[in-house]
Order: sequence, then structure tokens, then C-alpha cells
Amino acid sequence: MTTKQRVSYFYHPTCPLFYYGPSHPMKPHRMKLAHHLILTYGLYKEMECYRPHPASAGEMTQFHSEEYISFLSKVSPDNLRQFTASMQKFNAGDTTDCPVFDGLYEFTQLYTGASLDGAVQLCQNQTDIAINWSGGLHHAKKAEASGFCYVNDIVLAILELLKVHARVLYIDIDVHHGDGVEEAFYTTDRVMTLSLHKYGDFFPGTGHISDVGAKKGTGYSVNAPLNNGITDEAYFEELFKPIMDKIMDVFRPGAIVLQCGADSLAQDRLGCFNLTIKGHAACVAYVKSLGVPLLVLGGGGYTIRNVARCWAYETAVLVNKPDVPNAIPYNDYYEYYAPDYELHLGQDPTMENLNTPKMLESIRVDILQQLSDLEGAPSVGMQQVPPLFQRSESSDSVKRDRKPHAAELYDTVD
Ligand code: V1D
Ligand code: CA
Repeated sequence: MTTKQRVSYFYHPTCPLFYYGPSHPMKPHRMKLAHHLILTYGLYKEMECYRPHPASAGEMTQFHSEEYISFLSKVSPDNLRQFTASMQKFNAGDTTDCPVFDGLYEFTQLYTGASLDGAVQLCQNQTDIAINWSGGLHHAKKAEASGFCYVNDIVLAILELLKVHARVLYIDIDVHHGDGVEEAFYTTDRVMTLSLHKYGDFFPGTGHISDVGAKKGTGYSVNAPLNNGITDEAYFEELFKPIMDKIMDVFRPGAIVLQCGADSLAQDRLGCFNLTIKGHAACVAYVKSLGVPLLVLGGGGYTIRNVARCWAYETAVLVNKPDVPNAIPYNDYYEYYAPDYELHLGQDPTMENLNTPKMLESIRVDILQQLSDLEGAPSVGMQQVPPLFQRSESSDSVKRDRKPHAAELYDTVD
């Protein structure tokens, strides 16, 4: 990739102010820490910065059920008792991972609006890379909250990208399985999902290597189930890079959505991997280098000083400034970075990597075989389609006297 990629950054100042509760590990405040690092590193000068629109109920029901979104829009800590049955049905409330907190619906509107704005800019070729660190809530289902996630901004953004692109690739480097996104696209060959995650006695419990999709989507769900303690080298060189190289060969996506959950970092409060920020960001740098329209999202991440470090550094990578100083610049939240006040993290030397070279090889070989099996079974838009102007009038459904809708073009522009 030689030409400079345009980067759009979406941040709403209200988003970090929402509060899941004192004993809940999800802290939207981490976005404010990340944003201040991004500002004080001067990275805002390298991107177009936008305040996203709040997504409407109509936008959310492109995926979610009307009844579920109506519930989210009405329930509050003050009227909980009127919603006892719905709370059970939709998996929300204090006995679940998904509490009903003040402003819950507005929170979902803001993080979802930011992902949709990013997707729309990518579709309109107004940017090459769109960043929304408040998004990436990969567990939310059509009519159910799950794992701290209420509205699935990722599914909604992918649906937007599918209006223009024949094939969209979703990549999930959060330590948890990206189950909500996988489930939404399990039976289609237009979305390939790749999740690397801890598997075995760990939330959400899905993402076995043999879960490969169904019907037309068979082979298009890709899962790398891992054990505790995976290191940079094993994660990137043994799995991420070879799998991604093969995916690019066989799937040729028109757009990519990358969920950058930072709970896969060493020393995360909930995670159990041993990645450094450089290892995590190597995945981001690799995906950027492909030069495909890219939506970059947040996700999990529970040691909030490290989440901020990670997403600020990944922003630097995305704007071609990977050499930002390791010394954290002075900012409103400087004390969070004590005692070293440095950007980069070391590995946890006490953590054993329970992923043996044999296990990693077996995962890689199985997944590469799964992907090879897709070759020769052409899916939507995989066949070579001549450009519009070369197509004969009879085979060309696009009328010449009007501007074609983007969806009519997708198989020719990829
Ligand atoms: F530790 C906790 C304290 C308070 C409330 C919840 C938790 C907690 C930790 N881990 N909850 C979990 C996970 N839930 C369970 C439950 C047991 N079962 C009945 C369910 O183990 C949920 C972890 C969610 C991870 C979310 C995510 O990091 O993947 C994410 N990605 O984008 C946004 C969030
Ligand atoms: Ca994952």
C-alpha cells in the first residue's frame, strides 16, 4: 500500500460518561482516557474527526427486533419493576452481565451511530479507514443483550457495507468469541467472520474450530479456539498472518471490519492471553496494509489504562505514525499511567503459554484446509465480471440513463 490512506475518527464526548455500575468491569470511561492520549499525541491532526449521530430505532431494527429495541428505549433504573418479564426475556438487569443503567438507550445510540457513520463514509468513498473505539459490541443478538453488549453495532455496520460491497470480512481479536456477529451471518457467503479467542470454560462458550457456518455460509465462519497465555509471536506469525493471507486469496473482501477488543492484552482484568500492545497492533497494521476499506472498532478491555494505551497506539499505526514516543505525553489522566508513564507493555513473564506449537499448527492447518475447500466453489460475485461499459445491453440490467444504485454495482467494483 503506497498511497496515503484517509482516516476518519468518530468520538462522542457523552459516550464515556455512561456507567454500568461500581462492580461492573465494563468502564466506558476508558474511551475518554484513549481520546485524551490520542489528542495529546497530536494524532487528531492526521485524521478527520467527527461527532457521530445517535442511531435511531429504525436504524437498529435493520437487525434487532422491534420489541427488543422498544424495550431498550423505555426501560430505566426507575421503572425496572414494570419490565420484569421483558428483562428476563431480553437478558438485561442486575442478575445478568447487562445491567439497566441510566441512559442505557442513549449509550447504545451513540456507539451504534458512530459505527454506522463510519460504514456510510466508507461506502461513499469519503474515507479509507474509519475508527470508532466506542463500538465493537460483538455479543448482542437480534432480541437479546449478552456479555455487556446491547445493540450489535458491528452487524448493523456490516449490513450497511453490504449495500455496496459483495463481500465483507469481519475479524475479531477480542479474547472472547465474536458470537453475535458470527450468528447473524452464519448462513451467508457474503460475510466471512474470523474470531480468535480463548475457548474452554470461558464466556460465551461458542467458537469451536468445527463451527464453520451453515447452508450457503458453510466454510465462511472461521474460528481459532485458544488456550491461556498466547504470546505475540504465536498469535501473529503462527495464526493471524497465515490465516489472513489465505482469506485474502480465497475471499477477496470489498471491505473489512476489525474488532480490536483489548482484553486479549497481557494483564487484562478478564482476559487470559499474553499479548503486548505491539503484538495486538501488528494485526491492525497487517489489516491496514491490505489497502481495503476498513472499519476499526473497539470491544472488550478491562484494565482501562492498557485499553487506552492500546487504542491510542493503534490509532497512531492507522495514521502512519507508529513511532510515537514511548513516554506518555502529559494529559488530564496522566496518573493512570504510573509508575512507568510509558505507552508500551511488556509480556507477563510469569504466564505460561498453554498453546503448544503442535496445537497451533493443528489449528492453522485445519483452518487453511477449511479455506482451501472454498476455492472452486464460487460464491456471490466471485466470478470475473467484466466492467459495466464492456457488458452487452442484453446482459446488463443497469439502465444507461440513470445512475445505478451502489448495490447493483457491488460485483463489478470489488
Ligand atoms: F466479572 C464480572 C463482574 C460483574 C459483572 C460481570 C462480570 C463478568 C466477568 N465475565 N461477566 C463475565 C462474562 N459472563 C459470564 C457469565 C457467567 N454466565 C452465566 C455468563 O461468564 C461475560 C464477559 C463479557 C465479555 C465482553 C467482551 O469483552 O467480549 C466485549 N466485547 O465488546 C464489548 C464487550
Ligand atoms: Ca475474538
